[in-house]
Amino acid sequence: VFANPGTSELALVDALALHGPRPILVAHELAATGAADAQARLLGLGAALLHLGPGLANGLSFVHNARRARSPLLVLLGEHPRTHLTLDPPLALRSDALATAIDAPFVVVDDPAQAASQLRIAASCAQRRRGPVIVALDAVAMERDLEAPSAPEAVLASEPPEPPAGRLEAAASLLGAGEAVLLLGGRALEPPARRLAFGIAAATGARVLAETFPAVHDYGRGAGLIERLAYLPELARPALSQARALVLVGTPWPVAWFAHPGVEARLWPPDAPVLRVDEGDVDEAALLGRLAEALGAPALEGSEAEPPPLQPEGAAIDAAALTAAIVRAVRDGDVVVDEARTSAPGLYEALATAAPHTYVGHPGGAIGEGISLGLGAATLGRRVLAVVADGGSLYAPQALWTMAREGTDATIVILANGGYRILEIEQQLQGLPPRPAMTRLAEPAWDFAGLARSMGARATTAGTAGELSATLAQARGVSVIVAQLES
Ligand SMILES: Cc1ncc(C[n+]2csc(CCOP(=O)(O)OP(=O)(O)O)c2C)c(N)n1
Ligand SMILES: [Mg+2]
Repeated sequence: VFANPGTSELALVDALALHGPRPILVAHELAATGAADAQARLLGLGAALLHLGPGLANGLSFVHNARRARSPLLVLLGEHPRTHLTLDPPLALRSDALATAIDAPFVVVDDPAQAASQLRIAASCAQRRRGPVIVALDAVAMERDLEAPSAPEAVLASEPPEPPAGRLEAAASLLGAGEAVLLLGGRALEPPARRLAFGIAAATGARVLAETFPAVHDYGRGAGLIERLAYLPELARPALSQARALVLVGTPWPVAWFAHPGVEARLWPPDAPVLRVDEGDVDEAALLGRLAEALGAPALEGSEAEPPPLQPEGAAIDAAALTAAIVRAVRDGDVVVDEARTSAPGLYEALATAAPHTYVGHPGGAIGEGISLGLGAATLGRRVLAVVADGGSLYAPQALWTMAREGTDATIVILANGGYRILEIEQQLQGLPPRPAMTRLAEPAWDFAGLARSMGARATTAGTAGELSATLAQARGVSVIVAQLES
């Protein structure tokens, strides 16, 4: 349980310290919610403990990311009892309204005898909904002693729902008619599911694409390459323009992230039907299997490619050099966190040629979660390679401190392009003049290495392709590598 507690959580901290799961201290709520999001993705459940409404407010944007990543996440708060709230004490804040704002169930636990069973039910609710559940524990009630702890109760388990048969048939018929796009997300991107998709593509001529920001899946050599749908609508629209139909498994329909006057936000051709096959907690991989069966399509291995070529040692660190070095730095069994943003646009595709690993991406769009995601993965005992853009790295760098005191094995590459490059690209696309004062993280420049060292991490700076590869190879413990890119 990643915790940033206050007075109203001290009894809970004590209970966790005594009975587990072990509480792990973080120095900002975003580090707690991001780390818990990673464990939710990797383990099937993650938990954070935050201080009342203000603590939840501080950590909320990564709870939003967890919702977009479909992460089963428990966010626990020690909350004032109703009687105390009527006095309007200083920290009173409508935590239930924050839960509503991100569409998360809000559970109130005010009887310690019921706490264990209610928490178990909240956990299975998070797992079945595949999303965050906010649990407010009455701080005064939690301070009471229990005569006897409540007996553990079995949690109601139910089978995952079946998709309506009509929808599977409709999907098979859209794919069978040819020239369809099969857009995959969630568990449909796991390697065995990919092989089913390759078989469907071979049988129907469908084009297989991956959602823009996958949340988590096993990856690397042997998984098979699937191109991602690009983030920029200008690039994504052409990829879908020839589609006669769109069949979606494990991902919502593809829309532009932002609206602009007079611009169609739906990225697919207006006359192409769109069908999402899965619903709720359906196992997307099993669903693809049934779709493949309906089409008589056997599973097929994907195509394999060579890793992108290493650049000359003295070369500047551009997208090609960065991608080549990162792909080679992946070790068997790593968790690779990708928040690289503009500096390595082809990284996802290139990672299909890396050593087998677990890929963790960034679906929610609230930036800066990469280091916290790395913390969550690293405290599971996994080696982590996190690639994070410099602007985003400043949102919750505190996660490095917890990584260091937990003795984790994590390499964090900070992509120092000196600013918010994506916003400069968007300014250009919108015909707006450059406003460097609002997009450059300069004057003074940030001392990323100094910041990392102040939290107990090792830190080095790499200015060439050769230095980047060498520092990646030497990294051990918590190592931050500041990759100096062209700005
Ligand atoms: C919580 C949050 N605040 C602000 C933004 C807007 N935003 C999107 S990208 C970005 C900056 C990205 O800079 P960096 O992380 O360095 O990546 P680069 O574009 O340079 O590759 C900002 C501020 C956001 N998406 N989420
Ligand atoms: Mg940047």
